[in-house]
Amino acid sequence: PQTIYLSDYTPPAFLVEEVHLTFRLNPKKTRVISKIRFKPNPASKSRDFFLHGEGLRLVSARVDGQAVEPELTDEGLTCAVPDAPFVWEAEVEIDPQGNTALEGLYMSNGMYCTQCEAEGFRKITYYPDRPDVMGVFTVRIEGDEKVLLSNGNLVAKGDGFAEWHDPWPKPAYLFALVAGDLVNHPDRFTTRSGREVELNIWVRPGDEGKCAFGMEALKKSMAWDEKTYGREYDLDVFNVVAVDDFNMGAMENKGLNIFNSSCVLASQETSTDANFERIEAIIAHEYFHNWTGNRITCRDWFQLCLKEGLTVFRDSEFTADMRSAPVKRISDVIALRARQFREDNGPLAHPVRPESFVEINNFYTATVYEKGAEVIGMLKRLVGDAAYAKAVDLYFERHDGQACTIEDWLKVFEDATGRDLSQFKRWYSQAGTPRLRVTDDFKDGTYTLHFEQETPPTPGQDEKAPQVIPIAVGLLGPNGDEVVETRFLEMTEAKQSFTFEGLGARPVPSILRDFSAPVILERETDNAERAFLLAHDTDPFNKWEAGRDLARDGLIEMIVNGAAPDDAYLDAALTMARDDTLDPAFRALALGLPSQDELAQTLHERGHTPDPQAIWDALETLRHARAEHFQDLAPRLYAQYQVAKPYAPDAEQSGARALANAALGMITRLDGGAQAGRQYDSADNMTQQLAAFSNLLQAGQGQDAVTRFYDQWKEDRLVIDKWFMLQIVHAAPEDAAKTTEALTQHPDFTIRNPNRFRSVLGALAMNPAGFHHAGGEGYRVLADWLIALDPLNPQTAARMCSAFETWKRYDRERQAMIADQLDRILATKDLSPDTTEMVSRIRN
Ligand code: HT7
Ligand code: ZN
Repeated sequence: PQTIYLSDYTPPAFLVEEVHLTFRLNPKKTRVISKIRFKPNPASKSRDFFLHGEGLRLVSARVDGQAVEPELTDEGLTCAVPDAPFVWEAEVEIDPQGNTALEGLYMSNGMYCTQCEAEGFRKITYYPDRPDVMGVFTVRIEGDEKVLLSNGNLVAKGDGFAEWHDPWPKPAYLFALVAGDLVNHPDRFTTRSGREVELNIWVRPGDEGKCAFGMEALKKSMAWDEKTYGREYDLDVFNVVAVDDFNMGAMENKGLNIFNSSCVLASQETSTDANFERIEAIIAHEYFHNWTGNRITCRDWFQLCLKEGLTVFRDSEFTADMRSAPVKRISDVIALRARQFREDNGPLAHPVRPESFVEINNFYTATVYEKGAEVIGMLKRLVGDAAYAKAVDLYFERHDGQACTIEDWLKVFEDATGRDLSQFKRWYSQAGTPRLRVTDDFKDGTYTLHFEQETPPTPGQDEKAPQVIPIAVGLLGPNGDEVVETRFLEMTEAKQSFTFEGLGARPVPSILRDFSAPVILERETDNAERAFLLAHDTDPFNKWEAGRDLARDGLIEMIVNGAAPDDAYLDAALTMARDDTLDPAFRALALGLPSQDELAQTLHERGHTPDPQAIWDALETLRHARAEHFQDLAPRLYAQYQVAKPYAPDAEQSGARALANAALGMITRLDGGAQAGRQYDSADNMTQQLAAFSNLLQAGQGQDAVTRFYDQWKEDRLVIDKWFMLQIVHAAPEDAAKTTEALTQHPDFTIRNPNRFRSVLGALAMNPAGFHHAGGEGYRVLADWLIALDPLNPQTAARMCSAFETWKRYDRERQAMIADQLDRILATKDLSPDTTEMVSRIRN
């Protein structure tokens, strides 16, 4: 496999003006007839005509009507063409049914669908499949299916055909086609300028009842983007399609978003509150791409964060507005640390804008997406809300219809604000999570904070230069009152101090409020100060963080020194949980304990070798001690936060259920599952049923529920995914690998559906004590299945290799066992470039 470098970018030799495609659908032999008007690109010196194409059978080709015989390779074709505008025509044959990789045109449950990002269009026809080539597409679909969809507006429809025209020039990765016997959930939206837009969610018959929530989310997203960013929808129709077999969450194809059915279908009975929130966010994310990604796209795939970081940032703002901003921020930071900090700290670390890749699909990462969004958040903090709005307006005005770079993005901020962002740009080029060490002193009413920043080496980057870090700080007086409100300190040096004058007493600092930068804060502090911040901090994020730090350090003491559960934590948690002035959702989050993986990472950073079993034991012991400490409060909270109103997946009800279910977790530890059993029997929604099911599994009382749950839901594939996953996630460490293996033999397991595969093999990696259980069975089971999946679906196989990315944290025996499995994967005959790249990076 060949490595591609950002520094090698050259503009395309030819540009596309117009594209006409005709699809004659057939499961095994679909014909794709293309007619493309090309013109030489004045910005390129080259006149070499190259079209990407993979796995295509070329039937015929013509240039300006004359038959030609292009030179074919595994990657595409070259052909002699005029140094002037010309028309390329080709007919190719493809096999959608044989396409198990789910890239290009494939079939899912008898329906045709496409996935072209990043480089899937080349599996449909010969084309310059790169995002800086944008064309206006007209698509004719011929087939017997009831519903024939493509991008843009419907221009003609008849017996056995439909024709679509998309007036907005777009790169090929945004092309989409869907054909099937689908049913729709229709609605309408009137844009602020009065355009009437037809909205449809298309699903398999039987799923119609699960579309209403997604539709409401779509309309809210459309209204929000108008109000917040001044962005209006630009076609007469917006179609969303639910597909069962899909490699990721959803895809923002112009006017025809395609969704993994798990990310759009929802009902009270089958979806949890968390599912509803995620669906709302993903619908918004894909919709927001219409401007940040589609109207303004990426020049090349190195610029992926240009659309993804910005769109994740926009969908977080949306969720914060629709629900609770502090709860969203805390949840985002939990996810960032779990996924992105983990990535940044291991062999897969890469910059937000990577400089090289073998397979771009391997770079749809937490770093590009989530750290990419954090970088936008920092930029907004640094320039302020008004300047951010001005710069983004300028971005839309200046670059609409273009394929852009991070340089273009930063330049609009420089032009709108007069700031020099050259140092800020390091956030895009330097990998790794900066460590921010803090000390302080107080003298004669002046309080000084001293900061030192350092970013550890990452693969290919030994030295790091100082970054611009916006640090939000507030100061609390000894009685808990805020004596200095939130102030933004802008750190630009490796070492820098900031002073606060006129203070009557030494304050308690609240540093990095709202998690103002994606860094690791290192400060020596004590439990008393943390308990003080948990009680008094006005910043919800730092209030939560104080409790989290208390819990984490107590657990580390238990793991390393065999300490007993920390009373300071137990008392502070109890005080916080009984404070009815606090949002229940916040309290539920604050009762969450650090994950096994976060503890393993912290131990490793502090110079210890994590023992997965010891981590699991400590968490179990603490959970039990906490249940005893909450013996009186937990039943009270459980009763107080039962929701009496009809079910709604809104922030208020979800928060109440989350707190009641946190209490249920404590009750179960003392009653062995009696209350959970009652909740299971009476649940009228999936949040309650699943919480009860999880508790029963954890308490070792789940066997009956496993059977009942399956019998109740065996016809619902998305619920059965949950059934598979929970049995593995809650398996005792010594049972996890064998439970996984047993479930791979279940008649409902299939390697061909990525959701099902992830709900079984992905779940094993989500049970760290089980995955890393001594003996290495977990490693072997996962490796066996990745090897089996790779030839069918390399994209999903490669992504799931990241389960091994933390292997160097562990002891010699575990490292050796993992290395054996990685080597076994690498030695597999015909291993895909995707998996080869991932495993080689992890192994090195
Ligand atoms: N832009 C999309 C990313 C994507 C994808 C989606 C589904 C299947 C394969 C895919 N490859 C890349 C999704 C998004 O970020 O919105
Ligand atoms: Zn996206």
